[in-house]
Amino acid sequence: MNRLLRNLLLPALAAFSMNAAAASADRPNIVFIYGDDIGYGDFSCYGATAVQTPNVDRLAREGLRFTSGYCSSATCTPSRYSVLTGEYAFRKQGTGVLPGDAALIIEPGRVTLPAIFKDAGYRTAAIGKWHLGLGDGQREVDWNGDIKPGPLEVGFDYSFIMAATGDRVPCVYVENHRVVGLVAGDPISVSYKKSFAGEPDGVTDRAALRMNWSHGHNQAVVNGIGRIGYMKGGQAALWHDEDMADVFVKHALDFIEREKDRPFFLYFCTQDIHVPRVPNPRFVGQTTMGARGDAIVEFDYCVGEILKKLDQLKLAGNTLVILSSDNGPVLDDGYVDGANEKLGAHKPAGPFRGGKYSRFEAGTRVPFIVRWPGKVQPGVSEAMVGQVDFPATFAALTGQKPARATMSDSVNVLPALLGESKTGRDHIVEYAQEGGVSLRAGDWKFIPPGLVREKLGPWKSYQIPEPGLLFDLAADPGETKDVAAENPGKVRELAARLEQIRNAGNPPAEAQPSGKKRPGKKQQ
Ligand code: NG6
Ligand code: CA
Repeated sequence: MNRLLRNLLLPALAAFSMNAAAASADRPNIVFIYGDDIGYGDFSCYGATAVQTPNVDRLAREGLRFTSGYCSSATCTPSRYSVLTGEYAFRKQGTGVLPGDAALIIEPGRVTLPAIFKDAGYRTAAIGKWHLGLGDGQREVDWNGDIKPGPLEVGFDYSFIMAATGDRVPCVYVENHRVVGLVAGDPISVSYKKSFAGEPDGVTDRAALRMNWSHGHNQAVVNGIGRIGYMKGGQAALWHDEDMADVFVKHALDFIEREKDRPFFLYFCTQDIHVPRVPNPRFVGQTTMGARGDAIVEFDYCVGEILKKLDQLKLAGNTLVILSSDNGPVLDDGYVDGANEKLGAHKPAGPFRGGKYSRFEAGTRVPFIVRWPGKVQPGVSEAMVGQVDFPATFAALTGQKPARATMSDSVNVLPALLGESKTGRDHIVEYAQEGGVSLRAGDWKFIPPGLVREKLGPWKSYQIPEPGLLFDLAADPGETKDVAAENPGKVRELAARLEQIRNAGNPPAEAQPSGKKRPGKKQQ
């Protein structure tokens, strides 16, 4: 074979054989099921009794349930940014909760979680909520033309998404580069600045809404629900809120079916249980908690459908499933849907303080379950693991060493994820747009001065004074007793460490070796 032929043919053949090979022990399929606003206490396997989640519980029973699993932020966009890039979102301007017409915040060409999988020969798909922006920011997105860059430009082979959130326009699905179901003669216009003449809005048409708003959500009215932002046109393309779970699940199942013979990575992001909570009628009334509880049941159904499909195709043994949430729980997040009134004794945040938007634990400590039959011993793990660790961890799983420059906060926690080690990270930064960062290091939790949010909506925000709050999570997981005054040295140490992480970046770290002794509680 001459050199030219060899140079051309061999890589092509290698790529072909890699792609054609089915999932294997070093390249299992990966399904990441990413819930929205689901709290630590919202599943029955995490202690809920007012709602039953048999499918999530099955995952937990057959897998490893983490008690210190973290998203990286107390809201959606920054958490998702970290999952896909391996970088803490507080490092980058413009990663806060995005409007539906925002530009893509991940630079095409950057090392991303899906790109890592792609390099290992996986087929990759993003299905469901995106909320990381679309378009290049140079010009406004044309919702009637090609919408890019987006998921396909940052490592996904296929995408079927909503641009932002269920409560933000445009209320349409985008498949790859195109809005689905758009018909000629009814183009879509979107604006977050001005309303469109003649269109209903949530203020003047409030009485006609089928779900009243409590704050915000009073601009465009789509399907009788007030939204954030204005839109016009695209009538045939509008989603139906009560069908969204089924639509996303169907596309997820189709993707699994299509790719069953080669390794795949499915990034499956449900719209549940974010507002507006509009579960399908068949789930309405399944709990006594109203729409929020019923949306949890709908989420659990989606999980069940995916597990069933893996079983049917005999892929379960070759598939690592991870389930988690993008931030902690919230009750009234802008609509009058009974979430507060019907809560009863249910504790969405479990034993933790705060919730969505908060630097207290419940903002970022979320359900976190890993199942890989035959590889991950079922049980409960106290290892500290973060979603920001996915890029480094899955690079390790697939035998790769991608350039670390832009994923500097991602730690390889593979041994912890597989249950081979009892310890994962030794610290994690928790972040809320309001107030900024806090730090958990071992069992210590330090919240520097600044704003912090309390409660699950309506909230109470207040200033934490100097020198900040310190909690001993081992003795006090609910962050009820500030021990900063008794431990001034610890406060100084953690403040300095946080400052160093903040300023210098977080040097790549490996997870702690298994069995490492935890730091003594009162050491300073
Ligand atoms: C807030 C919205 C809230 C929710 C949140 C983003 C108002 C008053 N509140 O601004 O309803 O959409 O943004 O949630 O508009 S997240 O889970 O996507 O981060
Ligand atoms: Ca969220």
